[in-house]
Amino acid sequence: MRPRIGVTAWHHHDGQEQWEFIRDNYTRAISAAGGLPLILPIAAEPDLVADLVGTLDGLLLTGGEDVHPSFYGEAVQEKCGPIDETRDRFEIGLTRAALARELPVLGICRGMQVLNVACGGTLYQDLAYRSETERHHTGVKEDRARRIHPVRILPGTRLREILGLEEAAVTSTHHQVIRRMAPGFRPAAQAPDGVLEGMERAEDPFALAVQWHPERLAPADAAQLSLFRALVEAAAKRARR
Ligand SMILES: [Mn+2]
Repeated sequence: MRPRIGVTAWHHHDGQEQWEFIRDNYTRAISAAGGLPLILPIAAEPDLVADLVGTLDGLLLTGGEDVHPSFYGEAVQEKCGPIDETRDRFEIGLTRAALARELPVLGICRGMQVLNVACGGTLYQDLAYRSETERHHTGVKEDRARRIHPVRILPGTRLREILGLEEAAVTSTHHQVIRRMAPGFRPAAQAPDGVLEGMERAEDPFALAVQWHPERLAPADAAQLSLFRALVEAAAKRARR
């Protein structure tokens, strides 16, 4: 049996009914890496969170809206983007439950921000609130797979070991960034303007996140696919315990 990787979903309301959905490049990347992707419902009930985590070997936190600033002790500022508090509450609970059960977690874009907030870190609600930022992180709407800026992969990190690269050109479609990194994590990648583009826990369980979108690059870029392989391999190890 392939390791079972939970993949978080988005809400969409069409005016009549609410949907749960996700772009298929996430689930395809998990399949290509040898995992079994399982799209998760946005379950508001805490007992469902525990049961869901109990069925998984690993967790992929996907991109999406901004995390409500109340989850890191702030009021909403002017430049904060769209928020889905139900999804936030679910994903923060899910992340904490997964890590408590020592499941490996990979966070992507919003997923990195969710992981950071779930573990006690904070965010800048918009790049404009971080004075040193060059505004080249929000990307191009028509071509979300475009490589927008380079990142330096820091030496001595898991991320460097996984990617096998000192530098990579990456996508960038985010307008929020990590402010204070959660305790227990270390920086793993940085943009030229110092924006944190990757973070990881030094210790097990595997908890690693990137601010870019490896799922958009993985079909044509083996190094980016290896991020999903690392998650699936860690999940396989967890499943054997
Ligand atoms: Mn960026």
